[in-house]
Amino acid sequence: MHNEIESVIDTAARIVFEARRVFVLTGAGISAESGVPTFRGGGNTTVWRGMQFEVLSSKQMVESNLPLVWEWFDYRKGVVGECRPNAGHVALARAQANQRFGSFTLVTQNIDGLHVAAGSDPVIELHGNIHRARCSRCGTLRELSDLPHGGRPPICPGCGSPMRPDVVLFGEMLPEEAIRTAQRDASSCDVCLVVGTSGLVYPANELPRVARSSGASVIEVNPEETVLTNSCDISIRANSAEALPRILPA
Ligand code: BJW
Repeated sequence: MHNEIESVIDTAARIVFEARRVFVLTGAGISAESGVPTFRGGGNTTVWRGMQFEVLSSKQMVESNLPLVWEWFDYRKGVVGECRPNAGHVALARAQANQRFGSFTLVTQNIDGLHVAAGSDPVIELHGNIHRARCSRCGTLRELSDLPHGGRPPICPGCGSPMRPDVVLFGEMLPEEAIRTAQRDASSCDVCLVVGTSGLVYPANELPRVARSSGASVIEVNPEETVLTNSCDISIRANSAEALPRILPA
């Protein structure tokens, strides 16, 4: 079993080494080893105060109970604030900075900001960022750290309306440019790495199939089988902090 994983990692490393255009999609699993709970398959954010996260993190909840949504995200921000990037985030940041690739697109579903903290630039954040607020009326964006502390909901400095967390909740559209760029780069890559995602959430879960149908090799890094596994060429059954430093050039 051990030797089998070693040989799969070697094969993946060879494919990545020969690639010109790399596309990476990450999910909650890449931050698991930093201490950020995943949504599904363990972790402890699935239920909070007796409510499922799908109910809390929804368009309906932000419309019906914004103060509760802020409490939920302030709690989560407290957890994320204690976490630092792990070896998986760092390996991706180094590979992106490596000039050997013609392009290296990093797309994340995570809102924790750990890719940016690891030095990745640019990062396409499909589901927003927990450290930012957005005006519900005029769309003004602000880092939470730049707003007067504690006021909930924060008040928009532009128009005086209540602000909400700048995250994409169930039933909401993804930022248009982010998903458009992600789809474009997925359709023109040679290698697509799918790291730490259950692949259950649309439309991010379509990106690996877009890559594969355009001829890319798709490599999954996940300790568990997922709904995407059958559409991947290679599946590395390992934690990302262990596997990524071994398949990506520094
Ligand atoms: C490790 C590891 C280690 C562990 N190393 N790996 C019915 C059918 C199809 C679609 C829909 C439907 N009903 C509704 C929809 C659409 C809906 C959707 O997809 N729902 C499905 C769940 C059914 N999607 C939307 O609503 C999206 N918008 C949209 O579709 O707009 C169009 C539209 C709008 C209006 C009307 C009609 C159409 C928006 C989705 C936004 C999702 N947002 C969330 C919450 C963000 C805020 C918050 O944090 O609270 O984003 S949901 C949550 O799931 C979060 C994540 O980004 C996302 C994905 O989860 P992820 O990253 O895959 O994490 P997990 O926990 O699921 O998996 C972790 C994995 O890591 C596991 O596989 C582990 O094995 C692995 N792992 N340790 C590597 N060490």
